[in-house]
Amino acid sequence: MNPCIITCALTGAEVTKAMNPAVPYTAEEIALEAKAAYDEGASVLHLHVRNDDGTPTQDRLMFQKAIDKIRESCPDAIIQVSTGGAVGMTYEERADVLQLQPEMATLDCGTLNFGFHDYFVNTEEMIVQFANEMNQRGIHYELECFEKGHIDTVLRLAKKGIIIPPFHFSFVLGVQGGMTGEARDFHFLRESLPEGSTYSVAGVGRFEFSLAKLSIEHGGHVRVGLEDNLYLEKGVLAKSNGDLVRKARQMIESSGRRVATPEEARTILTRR
Ligand code: KMH
Ligand code: ZN
Repeated sequence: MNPCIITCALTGAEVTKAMNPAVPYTAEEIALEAKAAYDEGASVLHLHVRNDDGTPTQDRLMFQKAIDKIRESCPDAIIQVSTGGAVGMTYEERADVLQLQPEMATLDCGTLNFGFHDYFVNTEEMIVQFANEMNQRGIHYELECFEKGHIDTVLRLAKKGIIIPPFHFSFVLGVQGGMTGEARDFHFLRESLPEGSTYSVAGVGRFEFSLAKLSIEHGGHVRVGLEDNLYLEKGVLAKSNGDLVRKARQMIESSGRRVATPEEARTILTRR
């Protein structure tokens, strides 16, 4: 079977040190977590950045600082910056980081409720703007889909030549307000993808490892990390992103697949 890419979502925008002290905020903390994840087999690092007090920011200079630090110990990792940022941010704030010419960035493919009182806005107009900007800059996108309608949006925009191959999807499942991460959800999404696509799963909370298992079994890729899930197992907080990546790696290896190196991940993700 094909090698399995592990993406690690190091910090996100919503989780805090109060929930798990391992959640990194500063560039130095993020870089240490990146190294722990990389050493355990993560080849893609999904990156958000924070102000020192932990509040989320999309400030390009804060991204640059974190990227420079990460590069010191993870020279060949694929750094995938978030253009999702945090709920409430404008298109302009979220897109600022693209000026750094990252190798890869997320492209969020639809709007949804996000928790009890928030909503994560991605109008079709914004999706088109993000896609155009990334196409012009030659930035690879990860197509983040929180439910089936988001895949349909990608397919419609692909027909118009706005979203272009290679299509690498990420099913982000288990967000309160989005699609759940049951096996039937996974199969429905996987079967809805166009020929030649690759996909990864990001299960939020209790869905992290059950979805990872399904994806590993079906030739997909996996995302784990403190952004999505704070626990190594029920009631046991992860001590670092490295703990979560190690668990994913062990699952991959015991399935008979192996973990993709950064070079292999690049080949898989950029193949048209
Ligand atoms: N923080 C979420 C509102 C992404 O990284 O592109 C959006 C998010 C998606 O995390
Ligand atoms: Zn994210």
